[in-house]
Amino acid sequence: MTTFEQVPVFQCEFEDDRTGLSKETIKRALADNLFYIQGKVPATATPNDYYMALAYTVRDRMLQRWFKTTEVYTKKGVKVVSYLSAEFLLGPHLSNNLINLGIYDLVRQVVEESGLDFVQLREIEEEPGLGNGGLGRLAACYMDSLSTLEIPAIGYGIRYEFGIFDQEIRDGWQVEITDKWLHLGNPWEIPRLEETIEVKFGGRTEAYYDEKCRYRVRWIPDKVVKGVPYDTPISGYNVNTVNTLRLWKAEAPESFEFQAFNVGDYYGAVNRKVVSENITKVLYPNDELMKGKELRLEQQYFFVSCSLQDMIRLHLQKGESLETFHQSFAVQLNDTHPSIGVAELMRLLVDEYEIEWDQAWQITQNTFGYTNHTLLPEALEKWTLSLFKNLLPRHLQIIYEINQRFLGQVRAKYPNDSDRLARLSLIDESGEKYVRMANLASVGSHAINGVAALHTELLKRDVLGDFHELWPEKFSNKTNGVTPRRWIVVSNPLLANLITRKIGVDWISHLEDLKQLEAFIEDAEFRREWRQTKQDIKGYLATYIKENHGIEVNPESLFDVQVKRLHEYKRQHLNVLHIITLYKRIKDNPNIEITPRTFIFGGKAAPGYFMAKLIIKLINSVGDVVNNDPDVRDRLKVVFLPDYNVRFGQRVYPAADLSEQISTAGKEASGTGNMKFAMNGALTIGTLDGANIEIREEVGEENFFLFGLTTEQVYELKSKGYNPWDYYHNNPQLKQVIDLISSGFFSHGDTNLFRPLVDSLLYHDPYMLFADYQSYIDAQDQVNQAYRDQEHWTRMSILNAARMGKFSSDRAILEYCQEIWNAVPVKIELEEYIQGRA
Ligand code: F55
Repeated sequence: MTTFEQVPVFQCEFEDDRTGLSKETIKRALADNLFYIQGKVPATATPNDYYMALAYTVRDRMLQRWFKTTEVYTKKGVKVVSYLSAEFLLGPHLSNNLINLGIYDLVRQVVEESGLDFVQLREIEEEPGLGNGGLGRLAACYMDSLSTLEIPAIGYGIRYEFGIFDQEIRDGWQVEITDKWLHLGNPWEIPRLEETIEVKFGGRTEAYYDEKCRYRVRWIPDKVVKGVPYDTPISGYNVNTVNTLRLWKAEAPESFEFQAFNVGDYYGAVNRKVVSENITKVLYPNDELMKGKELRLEQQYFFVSCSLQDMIRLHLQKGESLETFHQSFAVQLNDTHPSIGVAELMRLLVDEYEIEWDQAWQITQNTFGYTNHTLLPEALEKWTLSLFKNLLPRHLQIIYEINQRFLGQVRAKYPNDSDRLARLSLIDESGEKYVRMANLASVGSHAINGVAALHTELLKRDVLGDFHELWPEKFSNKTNGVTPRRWIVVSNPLLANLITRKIGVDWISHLEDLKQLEAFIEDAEFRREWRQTKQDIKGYLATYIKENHGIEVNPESLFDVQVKRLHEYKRQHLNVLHIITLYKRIKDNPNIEITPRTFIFGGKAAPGYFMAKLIIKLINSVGDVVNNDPDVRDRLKVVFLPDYNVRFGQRVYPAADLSEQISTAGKEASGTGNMKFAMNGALTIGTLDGANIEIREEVGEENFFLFGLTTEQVYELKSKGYNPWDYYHNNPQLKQVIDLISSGFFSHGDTNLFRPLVDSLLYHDPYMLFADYQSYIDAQDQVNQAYRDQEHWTRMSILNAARMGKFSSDRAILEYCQEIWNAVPVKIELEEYIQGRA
């Protein structure tokens, strides 16, 4: 193995056109990339060709830094954070990289001076939708912060050929369309074919005694798949650090094809190839629901095995022995999706590198940290033993061994407590037998964390209560955060400029600095500018909605926004009950004074989630009636914007006046949209759930519209017997609203369409909409009152943004570094000749 020291230094000045940041150089680079990479001249170039040339021009400017970053990490032997996630919901790269490199305005100018439309080119980029929602987007924010904080890090995941589906709305219903994000090529990634890794599946195990008469096990798989790494550079803001996101693509190994071909089984060979490559074809579109699909476990094992083998290779390259693996890598499990990594690292250490079990176990526990993102029982991952055994026979044995030793410890500490043993066991034996992945992750990690204060408390009390009793010191809270680069600077340049004019630019990497805005709260001119900025942005959104969806919305009205995945616990239908309540008020009294509102919804439903899809239909059906009723006189508008994604998030958060964060208390682990809204000056109407609680603490209770039961009250009411029927009968307003839906008023007289939804509410209401209904309506009435006093509203809006410093992902990542990963920043200095061009 060659090390860097042995390789002759390739001393050359790099081509100016590939690194330089002057206007002239970038202009030349654009033309150069158009010709030499896209193979086009202006006469034949399409807008996509120009976009590609532009993207390559930007990527070229990251390559020096990227290479230097990797080189420094290797040479210095620093500890690297390895973020394992089945999802990275990155969103478009172009603007983000331009901002982080500090060349947004310059490049925009160059593009425009070349006679091109910068915005048009920017919009051509297909966003990599390699995630479902909050969990995947969190991973992307964390990658941004890791680079910005100059922390050595690598993100490992799956290069899905088809990401989260595109959503269309037809006749009010969601229709799923394949997301072909790679169809025109991806200029941001570089395949590293030479670093391909092999992953085994299936087959059987065999015991044997090695030459030293030690008992060993070998795994004889029946399938081998190649993992090809595709690397994407992740730039930090205003620093030279460019970390790597390494996503694995599955391919069939050639040797397998040839074997089959030789015996004449051509079809079988091709079929095996197709089956292997299926592993990374498509992202499973379910969030918060565990479905025991074999291919999903294959995906998880595939990317985790590739990643751990890759880390071991890098570690051994440093000349270190595996005993110190945990000093080279801190591996974070983003939920249980990569938790098979615990068994895989044990297998690699024990079976392949012949390390003794106890030592291997030490290394493994010291290596992993586990982040939990949900308390919902239906979302907890578990796999039947039969499925597990077929796919990963050796891992099942290893899990049994881990379990036996672990339960031995538990028995010693809590003798004669078989119930506790049954709850802690890695195997659920209450009915059909399952492997419990949260238990595997908890046992195999030295640190376990929740994603908001309340969530961590509930985790410690309920879902992982027994583990907390056993190892309280393993648990900690790491409240989520989001990156202000993408969620303010890229998405809301008008606000970013206004803030910068007042307090300078440091807030972009030190979000706590936003506090300084409070000093201007009495400055009427500043308040006017703040209000005007929000107004302008609302105007842009209104134009966008008109041009793209043909719906006229009034930019003067209150923009009331709920964008997130569709789920009953998130209670988009509670929002609808409020809309119908307002509509009823108008119908009963057409001249009533009401605060004009535009209700904006966006979000995808899991394709198999009937109730969530019915809620989308309900929103659209109510919209059809309300938007077309002359009595309403445009005072209310309801729009469901299809295909909510990162790009649309960037448009909508800055334009919101009101952020709807209305989940049943105790159900939303954290939420991160809540943070993006408030940072952009929206006020929140919300329950005491997830990070809402901490947002309210920070912004002040007088600047937050609170409603609903607390988690304790939800439990209490449930345990003494919750009866939604009573609320329906005792609240005439609620009854009218529900009856209107049942009557077919919003469904052209069809009384069956929404029956499943109404019946679920009347007879079960698992998420307690009826219990929270009146409190929600009252809070919404306070919102209306508050919005009428624009001066006061503006003050609250400024205070919300000014007090959001805590919710930067930089703060969250610093906490992970200090309390879990033991990782420190490493400055990347560029050679003078490169720096000179920066
Ligand atoms: C995706 C796949 C599966 Cl199998 C299960 C869950 C998901 C998923 O997308 N979960 C998710 O987004 N969870 C969310 O994580 C956020 C980040 O921590 C939280 O803010 C949010 O509360 C939580 O629901």
